[in-house]
Amino acid sequence: NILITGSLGQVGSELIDYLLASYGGTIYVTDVQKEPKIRENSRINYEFLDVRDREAVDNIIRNRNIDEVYHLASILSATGEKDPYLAYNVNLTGTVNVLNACVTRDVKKVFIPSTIGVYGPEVQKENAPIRHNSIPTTMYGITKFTTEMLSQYYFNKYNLDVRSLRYPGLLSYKVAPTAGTTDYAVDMIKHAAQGNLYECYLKEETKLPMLYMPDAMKATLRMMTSPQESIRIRTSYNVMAYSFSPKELEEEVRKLNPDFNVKYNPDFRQKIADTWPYSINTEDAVKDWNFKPEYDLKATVADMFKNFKNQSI
Ligand code: VAH
Repeated sequence: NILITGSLGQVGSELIDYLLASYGGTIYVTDVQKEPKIRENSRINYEFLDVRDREAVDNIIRNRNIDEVYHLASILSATGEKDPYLAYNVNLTGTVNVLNACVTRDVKKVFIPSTIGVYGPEVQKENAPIRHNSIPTTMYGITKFTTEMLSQYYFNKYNLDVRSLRYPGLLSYKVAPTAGTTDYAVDMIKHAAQGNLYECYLKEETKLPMLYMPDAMKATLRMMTSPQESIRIRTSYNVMAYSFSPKELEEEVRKLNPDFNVKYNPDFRQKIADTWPYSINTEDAVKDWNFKPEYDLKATVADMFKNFKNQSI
């Protein structure tokens, strides 16, 4: 059986469908809401799980015979700067609880996403290499940087098959991201599809790496189903499809809504974005498990715009 933590977030809500389609067993989806709306499916079971609770994590993995874990529960960059202590506890204590329980209960495979937030301000901005010495300066980055080291540690010490992708900003229209720094991109496309004005909290020239959700999900499953020996990197693989600034995105969406306008009003998230690279080197993912995103920026924006427009009808 599969366990997903943080399953109600932007990634979890979409991953459930991809796993249902590719996997025959039961999926235990967990999060910290008491009674969320989860669609009916005999192979999906929802349970409350706060990953900071070591005993609860161990119990669910043992009692539900879990053999694969997708550990998505995490506090993202913007929320992490508002409440660094919470980010530390969820992202690090929570992750160690999951890793320990996986070793004790003989879990076969674990996925723990990482992020471009693991880079710090000293990084080479274009095509940032997978191995780097640029220490992150946000609490989110610090916890994820440490998580990458913990993943590698549990693999080396306990032979636990932990795998990871460094997600860039993920673009999607199903569940809105609300806690990160790259979220403006989703919001801008949504506003363009449903109105004529958007107020952007990043400066117009702030370039960041991005990826469309279907490509992120396919990459995740492709890496997770690759043979053990092809996964040479146990910290985390870089993945991204394209890189753009808010201004470049604005120009792309204006092709679909010529009346659309953006007002730039940077807030505290600008400081976070300034520490991240513009683009990251993905050649290891290509070489080791054939990473191949299909959507370019134009196709992504067209698909999201259409779906956001339908949502407003
Ligand atoms: C954030 N979307 O903005 C996340 C991410 C690319 C960074 O991990 O916090």
